[in-house]
Amino acid sequence: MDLPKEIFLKDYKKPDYLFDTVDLEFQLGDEKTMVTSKIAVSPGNEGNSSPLTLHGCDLKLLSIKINGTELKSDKYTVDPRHLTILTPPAGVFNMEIVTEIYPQLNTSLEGLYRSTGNFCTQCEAEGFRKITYFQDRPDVMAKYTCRIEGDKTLYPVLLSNGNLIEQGDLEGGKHYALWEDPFKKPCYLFALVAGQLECREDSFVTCSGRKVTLRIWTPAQDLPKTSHAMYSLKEAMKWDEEVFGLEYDLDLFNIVVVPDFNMGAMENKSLNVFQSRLVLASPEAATDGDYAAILGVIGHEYFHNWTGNRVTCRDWFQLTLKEGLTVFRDQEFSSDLGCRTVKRIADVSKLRSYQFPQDAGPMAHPIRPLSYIKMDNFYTVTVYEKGAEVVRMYKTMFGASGFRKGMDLYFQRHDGQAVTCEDFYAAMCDANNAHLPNFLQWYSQAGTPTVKVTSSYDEGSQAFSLKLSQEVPPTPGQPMKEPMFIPVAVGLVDSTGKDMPLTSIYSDGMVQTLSNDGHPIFTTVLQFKKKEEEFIFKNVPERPVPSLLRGYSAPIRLDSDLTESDLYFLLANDSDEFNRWEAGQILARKLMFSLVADFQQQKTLALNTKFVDGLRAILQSTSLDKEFIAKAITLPGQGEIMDMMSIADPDAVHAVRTFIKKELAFQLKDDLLAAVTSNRSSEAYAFDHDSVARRALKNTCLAYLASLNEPDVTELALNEYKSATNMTEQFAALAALSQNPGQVREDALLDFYNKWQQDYLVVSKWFALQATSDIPGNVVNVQKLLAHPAFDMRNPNKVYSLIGGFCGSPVSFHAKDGSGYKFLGEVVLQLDKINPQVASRMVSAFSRWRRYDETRQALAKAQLEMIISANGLSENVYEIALKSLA
Ligand code: 0A1
Ligand code: ZN
Repeated sequence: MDLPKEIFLKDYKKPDYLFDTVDLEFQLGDEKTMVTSKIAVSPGNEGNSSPLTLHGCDLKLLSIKINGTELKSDKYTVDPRHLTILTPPAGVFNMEIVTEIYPQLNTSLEGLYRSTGNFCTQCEAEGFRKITYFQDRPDVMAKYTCRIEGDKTLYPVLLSNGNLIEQGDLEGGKHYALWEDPFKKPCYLFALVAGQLECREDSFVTCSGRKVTLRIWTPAQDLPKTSHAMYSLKEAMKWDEEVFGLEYDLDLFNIVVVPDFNMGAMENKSLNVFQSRLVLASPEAATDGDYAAILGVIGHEYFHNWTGNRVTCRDWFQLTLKEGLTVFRDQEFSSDLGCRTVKRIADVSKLRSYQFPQDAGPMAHPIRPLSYIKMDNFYTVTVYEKGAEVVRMYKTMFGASGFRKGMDLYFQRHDGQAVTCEDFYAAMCDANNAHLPNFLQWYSQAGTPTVKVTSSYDEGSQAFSLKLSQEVPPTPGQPMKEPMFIPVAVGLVDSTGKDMPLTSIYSDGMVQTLSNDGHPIFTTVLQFKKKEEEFIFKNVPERPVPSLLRGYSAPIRLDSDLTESDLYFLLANDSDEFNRWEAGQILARKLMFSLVADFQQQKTLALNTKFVDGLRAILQSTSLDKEFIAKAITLPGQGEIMDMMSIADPDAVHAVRTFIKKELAFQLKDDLLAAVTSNRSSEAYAFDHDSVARRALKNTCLAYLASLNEPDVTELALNEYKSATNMTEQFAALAALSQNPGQVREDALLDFYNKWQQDYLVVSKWFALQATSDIPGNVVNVQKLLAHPAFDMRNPNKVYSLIGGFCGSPVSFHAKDGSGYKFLGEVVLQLDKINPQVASRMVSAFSRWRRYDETRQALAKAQLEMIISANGLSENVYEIALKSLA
């Protein structure tokens, strides 16, 4: 392969040419598809006469015309990645390019490809160049039409962006459709779908009274499973109007479901494409988790219509501009429709389990990366989830109404433009007459900051002081860091467990009076923006317990001097529910670390009674939300703990977590049993918060009980499995049963497969459950499953379930004999030939190899070296392997 080229943000230059209109014509065929692209070109800057370079990949060029005249071959050059028109005419001109492509051979699922016979496109980030030669970059925005021609029987449905303006029959059993999108867009938002699909149709009347037709397209047999997705879409449309005043801007909105898709879904203008898992649901076959994911992702893609499509990114480095903001919006949407605290806990757990490790490893990058080899590799938890936390900090600083003002100004200034993260920052600050010193560092510095807090109380002066210091760790290419602006939300809890009113605070040589229009306030946001700062609360009548970083107000690691008894006190009393959960997690982490040390020194493990009592109190609470209880009694994940160790020890962490689980189950058995029996379903399945919360609590308790591996609990889990009337409970019972190796496990897994073998989404869950299992020797099982007739390496969802699931399970993947690493190494090379994007996501599992002991390091490194030296490796996998080895 050519030496892959690294692209840098600092090298950004405006495009030399603008494309005003793009008229595309597709002649779809089984063997080949012909694409004609007619573009109205104008110079990007006055007097421009530079060559016009277009991107292209895997294309067969048939012809080029400029202003109607065929271009002679000495007037252009073609290489495997570009087509360059050497001397384009001055001023405005028309260009027509005809290419031939072979979608049926395209297994990369990027560009135009086939999924179960239907045609489908995926153009973000740089897939449009696999359809035709183009300036494939987001700051080239044009108005598009798209004419699709194809066999009427094979492809009865022909869809593209915008409005259908013409359709009709043609000779030879063919038909055509002509679509026009009135909004300017970058080519990554272009979409085409053609094939045998049926739709569920509904409508939504917007706030200005326009009726929008909504259609969800799937193969006919799946139509009944689209009702929750349709509900989610209508809720999202309503929410965006109510919360942000954002109305949908066309009369038609289409969603298409495809089984083969690299990512979750894609926000193409008015023609969103989704992988099946994120649309199709029925109570029998989908879990509460699936229902929640559908709500969130349908919302996410819909919200992109404004944050991403109407206002887009100037270049791919700005990806977080649309993704961080849109994740933040979907998080808020799900919070408003469900339970805010529980959603916040789930989002923060995800950040800690996946983003923190990335930010501390060789792939660490700022939310706005400084360079990339393959942009596909930067659709990361950092750009998405940490990016959403950065957006959340604006809301924390400016409040809901200030945030809304900032959003309004952002759209007022930038509708129809391709812009940068600075533009968003400027809109937020200008709308609020504010300046946030050092805030922009969040866009350019990688690494999770650690904030140390020490507190002291002076009875004489009734002053309570918090001294804060921050440390941003070095990351690849960034050895030195600057201080960042960190909003720290704080409340002070008195000895009775109540929040103290906060009256005034002293910092930076100034006293600030705290009140909210004459009302007392109980939480204040400290603006911590230097390496070290002290904040002194005045008029504090007794020593309080500070509740720090309420609601997780910044994406940092907090290292406070709170004592264990302070934490137990907060667990029982904090008015900020997030921090109640957090106090429990900090206690659990401390406990796990001390037991890991005991395990490593071969000491007997023992659980302290205070911890058991703390969890018992939570479990017995009748006032707390049941889903909150489920979260509060769940231990931090193994990955989260390993990430915090100087040398990650998967065996010790696994042994300790298993020990605590079992011990808790043993000591809390009666309460757990009571929670299972009193939270059984009595009514038909409903996806409302109370029902979800009840099932969450029941399932969490069942999992604890099953860890005991005693006959009575096995019997209980079997009964729950057999009597379940929905997938949430059926699958949780299966998971409970499959914790312990043996015949019961084998029988249950086989029974489940036999029941569900016709439903590929359920079969994917079945793969994932086995892949993530901790049972001894699981590498061999997973290897066998690769050969299972239901497994298909070309389907990303199955790969993510089986191989991705396996890599996420510390015990088997990190098996000390290296068998897990060897398995992944082989699979990555196989996958890379089929689908580089998917292969590169899998190879990322190796990236943290330096975190382990020497034996594991050597074994993992050997696999990375084997991969990087393989012939014909994709740039995607190359970049991850290279950076991991650096
Ligand atoms: N923009 C989509 C996700 C997406 C990104 C890249 C893709 O191909 C490389 C596909 C989809 C979203 O945020 O939902
Ligand atoms: Zn997105």
